[in-house]
This record gives sequence, structure tokens and C-alpha cells, in this order.
Amino acid sequence: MLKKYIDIKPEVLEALHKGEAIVALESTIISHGMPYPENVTTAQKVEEIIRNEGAVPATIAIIDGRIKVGLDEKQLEHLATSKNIVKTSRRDIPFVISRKLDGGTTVAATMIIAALAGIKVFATGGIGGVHRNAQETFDISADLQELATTNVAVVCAGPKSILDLGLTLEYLETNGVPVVGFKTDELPAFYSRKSGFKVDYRVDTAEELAEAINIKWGLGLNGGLVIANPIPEEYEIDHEFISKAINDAVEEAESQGVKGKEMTPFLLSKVKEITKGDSLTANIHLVYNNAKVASQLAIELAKLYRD
Ligand code: PSU
Ligand code: MN
Repeated sequence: MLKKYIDIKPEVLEALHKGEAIVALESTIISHGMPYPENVTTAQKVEEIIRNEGAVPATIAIIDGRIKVGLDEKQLEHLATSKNIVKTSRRDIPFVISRKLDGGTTVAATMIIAALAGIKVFATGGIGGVHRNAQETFDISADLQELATTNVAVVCAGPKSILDLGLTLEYLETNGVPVVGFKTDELPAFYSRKSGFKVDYRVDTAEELAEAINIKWGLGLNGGLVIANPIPEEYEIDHEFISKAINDAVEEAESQGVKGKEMTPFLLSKVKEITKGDSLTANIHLVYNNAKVASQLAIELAKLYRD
């Protein structure tokens, strides 16, 4: 049944059979989250970091209507350069496949596909969440609902402050999604290590984290986890400066009537413009950092599942 729609790269398939550590990666960040050529160089480097840590990377996307778990160089380049990549969340998957389109998978779609393939750990930059003014717009990312149901641990640098962090945390709490700080008590807010909000639990080692995840799923407590890993200090952007940039971007989005799936990519590119590229550099380095932690977690989880 699955083979009808999904192609798993041989390297990933072998790791799955042997019960080795695998880290899933999303592709909306390549197609819609970063400009060319940084999108493709970052995607390649992230895979390299994961290999160096001793895990196998599996970048997930839809190419020509086929779900791909693990991409080759040509496919990465295509996602990074083509203007016709569909930003693909849960609702889009069936149509991107039936119409034989190319899709960059969001956190939600990547979680779904990772879980179908048997991959438990996923590294990205930031997750979607409850947008500011969601009381009016109802703009809540499908990522949150996916975290509520699908068994994948998502390592990220916290929700980006283009979102309403407080409402995002409330939504996750209602849905029983643990928000775990990796070596931090405070929820990181993507570009900054601070947000003013606490995480639910702080863990200091990948081993401790793997144990808690194993217990969660072992008890049948389905759903994902948000593993919030702060951006390295040297790449952090001053909180006030970035807040102002984000406020300006949100205002501009409102005045231009930006809506729906266009909102996140619009805000990301506006913030990059306002920060003269600093936000992109920060974004790249926090993804590298997340790839490292995700690899360590995947290795610890693989040990537990082998026992
Ligand atoms: N946050 C980022 N970079 C991104 C995204 C979020 O810092 O590229 C992407 C992710 O793929 C995420 C998606 O799943 O945006 C959320 O979009 P939306 O808010 O439309 O659900
Ligand atoms: Mn949205």
C-alpha cells in the first residue's frame, strides 16, 4: 500500500531495517523558507552534519507526485530553484500526488510522512503556530494539530515570534503536546534565546529526552513533542531589534492583505529584508544546531528501540 506512493532512498531503507538513527528533514524550508542559493547549501550542510553525528538524514518532499523519503542532489536543487513547488501541508498531500506535482512539505506534512516511514525524529528551524491576531483571522498552523496526533519528536528553535507565542503554548497544552527545553528553562523564540515564556520541562541530555519519549509512546500517549533548542548565542539577534522588524513585517502583511499559506513565507522574507540578511544567517545556524541535537536524540532512541 505504502509503496504505491512512497519511495524510500536505499540508504534510509537500510537504516530503517537495521533500526539505526534517522533524522527527517522538511522541505518547505527549502522551497519557501529561504532564498536560493542559501536554501540548497543549507539543506546539503544539514545532511552532512547529521551524517557526522552518526545518523542518517532523510529529507522529505513530493516530486512528480511521488512521496520521497531521502532526496538526491538533483532533487534538492530542483526544490530550491523551481518556482512551481507547492507548499504542502496535510490537506494538500492527496492533490499534489494525484496531479503529479512537486511539493515542499511543511512540518505537518513531514511529520505525517516520517511517521508513515517509521522515522521518529525530525529537525527543522521553526514550527508554525497561532498567528498574532488569530482571534480575528483564525490563522493557526496545521503543524499544531499534527503535533497533537502524530508520533514524531520535532527539534526546533522554538516558535518564531512572528507568531503569538502565548497562544501557541496554550494550544499545545490543550492538545497534550509537551514543550521541552533542551538545556533551557525558557522557551526560545527562534532568533532569540529568550521569550519570557517557560517551557513545560527542561532536559539536559539526549538520553533523558529519549527515555521520556519512549515512555510517552510506550503508554500509547500518541502525538508529537516540541523539543525547543535555543539558537547558539553568537548568532542570536537582539530581541528588541528583531521584535521591531517582525512588527513592521506583520503590519505590512496586514496592509497588503496577505492571507493563508502565503503568510509565513511573506513574513520570513520581509524580516530578512528589514534585518539586511541577519535573520537568514541566524536561521541557517539554528537549523544546524537543531540537526545536531536531533541526531543525538535519534541515536539514543534507536538504542532504546533495539533493546
Ligand atoms: N517557520 C520558519 N521557517 C519555515 C516555516 C516556519 O521559521 O520555513 C515553514 C515550515 O515548513 C512550517 C510552515 O511547517 O512554514 C508553517 O506554515 P503555516 O503557518 O502556513 O502552517
Ligand atoms: Mn497559516
